[in-house]
Amino acid sequence: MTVFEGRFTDVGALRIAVVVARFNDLVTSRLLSGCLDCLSRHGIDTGEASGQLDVAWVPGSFEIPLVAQRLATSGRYQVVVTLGAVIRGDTPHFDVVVAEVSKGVASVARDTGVPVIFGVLTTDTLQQALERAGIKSNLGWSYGLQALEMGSLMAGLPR
Ligand code: INI
Repeated sequence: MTVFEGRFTDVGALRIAVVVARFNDLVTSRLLSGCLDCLSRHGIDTGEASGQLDVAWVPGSFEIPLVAQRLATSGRYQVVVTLGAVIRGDTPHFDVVVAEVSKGVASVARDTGVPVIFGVLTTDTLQQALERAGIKSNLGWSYGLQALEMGSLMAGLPR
């Protein structure tokens, strides 16, 4: 029996792309900080000159799947992390954006075979989003861990 598991350390030359939305950047920039902190503490070079990690900013969460797809098909990255914050307002826009980004991210992963971490917060209020982006915990950190786990797991699975 073979047990396949991802790793959180010794991930070697894993190359990671992060797509982050500017909309609600009070929240998303904190998610990004948490994610980069996690990756750097687990041995990923997150410096400006890094060849191991790239960050792409998009206007809003709706645009995340398109850019994630481009990065995933580039052949350069073993895992893509997506970061966004969709906060419910008084209009149906929330539901449209959430539906598109969630389905889009899942499709990119399945269509390309590159794992794409779904780090888009969907909350009723800004307060709830901030609580998940550093005030209480920072889910950006968890998304970083999930990227390491999925990137190394996929690299070890049979082709
Ligand atoms: N984008 C978000 O990332 N979060 C939101 O809460 C949001 N709301 O509520 O409108 C949002 N809208 C912008 C959208 O993602 C696109 O950038 C825009 O429609 C242009 O295509």
